[in-house]
Amino acid sequence: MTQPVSYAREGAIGLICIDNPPVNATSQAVRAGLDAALVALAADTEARAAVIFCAGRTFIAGADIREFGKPPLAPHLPDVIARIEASDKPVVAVLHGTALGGGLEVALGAHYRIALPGTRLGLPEVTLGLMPGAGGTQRLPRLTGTEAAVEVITSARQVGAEEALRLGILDAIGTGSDPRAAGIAFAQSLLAEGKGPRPTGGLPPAAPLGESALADWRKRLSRAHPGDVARPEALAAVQDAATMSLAEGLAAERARFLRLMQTPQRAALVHAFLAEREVARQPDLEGVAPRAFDRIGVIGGGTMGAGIAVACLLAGLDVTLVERDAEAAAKARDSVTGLLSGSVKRGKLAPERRDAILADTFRAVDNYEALARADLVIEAVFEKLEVKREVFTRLDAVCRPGAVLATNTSYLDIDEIAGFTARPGDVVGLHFFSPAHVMRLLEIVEGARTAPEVMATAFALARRLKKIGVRAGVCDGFIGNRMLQAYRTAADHMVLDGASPYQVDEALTDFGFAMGPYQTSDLAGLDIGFFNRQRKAATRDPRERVPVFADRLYELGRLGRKSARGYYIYDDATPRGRPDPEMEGMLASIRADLGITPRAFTDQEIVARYMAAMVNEAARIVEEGIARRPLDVDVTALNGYGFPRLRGGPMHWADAYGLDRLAGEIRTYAEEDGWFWRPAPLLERLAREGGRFADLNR
Ligand code: HSC
Ligand code: NAD
Repeated sequence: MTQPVSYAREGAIGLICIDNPPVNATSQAVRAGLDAALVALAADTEARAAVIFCAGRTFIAGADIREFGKPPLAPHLPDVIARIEASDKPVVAVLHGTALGGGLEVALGAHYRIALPGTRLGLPEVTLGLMPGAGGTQRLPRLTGTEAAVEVITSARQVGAEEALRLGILDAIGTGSDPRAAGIAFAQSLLAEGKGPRPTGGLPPAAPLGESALADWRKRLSRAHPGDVARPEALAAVQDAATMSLAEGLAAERARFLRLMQTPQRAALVHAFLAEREVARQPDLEGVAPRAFDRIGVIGGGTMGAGIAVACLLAGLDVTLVERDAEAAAKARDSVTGLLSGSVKRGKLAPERRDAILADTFRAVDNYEALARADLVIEAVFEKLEVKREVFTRLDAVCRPGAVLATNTSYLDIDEIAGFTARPGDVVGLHFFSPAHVMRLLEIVEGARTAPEVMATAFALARRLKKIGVRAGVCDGFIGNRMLQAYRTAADHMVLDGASPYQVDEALTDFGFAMGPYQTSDLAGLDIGFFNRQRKAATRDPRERVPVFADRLYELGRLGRKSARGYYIYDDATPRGRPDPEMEGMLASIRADLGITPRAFTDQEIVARYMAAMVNEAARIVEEGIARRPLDVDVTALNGYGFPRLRGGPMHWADAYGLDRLAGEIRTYAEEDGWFWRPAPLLERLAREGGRFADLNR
């Protein structure tokens, strides 16, 4: 392999080039290469200034995440950066692409920084459960002041080049698209002006935050990121920069960084980051060319159809939406317009772009013939097999050969739907989540006969929509909803047995879920669960316990938020819901009717049972090949079901909890309900053998 760092010289300018695809991460070889290049620079008597720049799509995007959790190898990045800063020849860093984490820290160690237009800078370490560990918390505030440094580091946001210039992080924005040339020009101008080294660490420290500002930050961070340990640590480190010498501050930063490196949160967040990229890796689809998908058809303009149309429009695709009749088409157009205007209001879309989309690339119609030229059609009509049959029969008749025909069904059998056409190889499930233009998850459901090019096309569409595509197999609920049904059922059993829905929600949101199961029901509408139970009533096993209370609420017309009352009461005073004082009475009478003597549950038991049900079902999902690897389950739960990111996903959580312990608890639960609690064979086997789900990700 060629060396990832090279040293060369042009005239009086030493050129240090890093070339370590894909993102020039500072792996051990890069650190060693930088060290060697700095030695060469010092020894090169002809060089009077130096430029550090990167080949490829970006400046250094950070430390090498794949080295985390392994013993750190010398040279360490802070030491390499100290060597850059100590150079007696002025060093210029030229940024392009995304200069992030350890990459920006390298640049902060240089004496001058310029960026090509469009560069984005940031210190996103907190998203990985870390904080900047190579001087970022000490050098950034010396340039920007303490408050701005705290904001940049704890928000993890990417700062644009112009803003970075204003904040004092950059000295200039270069021109053109060649970092090497821009660097040489800037370094020559330094020499011409007689400017020498200007170490950031030698600048006077910024003023510290006052007591009340510091307390405000602590409060703000804990409210926005409950349970997160990295951000408070980063805040304290930036404050150190204002109260300690550089050497002390750097030592304290290193200690804090190493402490965070050992936390379960760091392991979980890095797992999530890598898993979200790994899901796209499908060895059997490598080299399979996706079909073109410029012209999209959407059938149905309800909640999902409108959201899917907007997701496609925002990605620059052409969309034809087909509704049942002209009136419904007009309504769908209004919904799409409303969603686009929402994007305008949130600053995500220029008003002119919205108008252009509505004029040129979107139309809502009531005739299927409009789909004759569509490349890919996504159906989002009512969740009834008969309606799906009607739609797919029509699509089969009007769509051109080779068009991809997708269904957004939540539960129905995709193979059966494919069978409504004479082209089952072209049919695939594209399971979006509500709101479809916001949620990042897209389950790509592979039918028994789905063609590889169709799968490749679905993954390409996910990428184009900036969504995370997860491959799933056909079963009731695919990966996500199947798991959801299991843990929802565990929650319902606890409510039947004596827990209050409010306690269940609180225990689970304290654990870190975005919402508890009953808050989620209220949001989605209690009709959904009711119809689902109806759908399955005919095949229900007599041993299955029915959540009678949920049916009762439905029958009372308490559908959740949309009827202002479900498990919670929603009114002007409490728009986000408050417990209903009548709930306990209703539950007590149902329990009495069923002959149940209620008992108390601790929050810990609520979480334990909920998680056990989730992981147990997930183990079956993996074992049956519905999910290809445990990490596909984790990515699904994290991006579609509000699973706490700090815990990495259900499978990652289970490995940390201990599979043996979990399997033992399930066996205990099975003593009271052997129908629901049947330990998954895969979980039993891993528990017995001391294995982990993570082993199956490789
Ligand atoms: C850090 O820097 C810690 C330092 O402060 C201190 C360290 C020193 C402490 C020492 C103490 C003794 N590493 O996302 P994409 C791969 S923490 C390795 O699909 P995009 C990625 O896995 C780090 N690999 O592309 C994928 O690989 P695949 C702070 C990395 O264009 C490929 O690159 N930095 C990697 O959508 C493409 O990635 C961050 O948190 C890394 N750092 O986005 C930045 N980064 O093709 C994390 C990416 O094999 N990265 N890869 O699947 C990102 O945010 C995005 O990847 C980019 C590109 C915006 C860079
Ligand atoms: P919805 O009731 O809001 O919308 C369905 C739309 O389809 C209606 O506007 C209706 O007029 C239209 N429609 C019905 N028959 C049609 C036909 N023959 N031709 C053209 N249009 C027709 O339903 P929804 O919530 O958007 O769900 C749609 C699908 O998406 C279902 O399969 C559902 O299971 C699935 N889904 C829903 C969600 C969710 O959270 N709502 C999430 C994922 C998947």
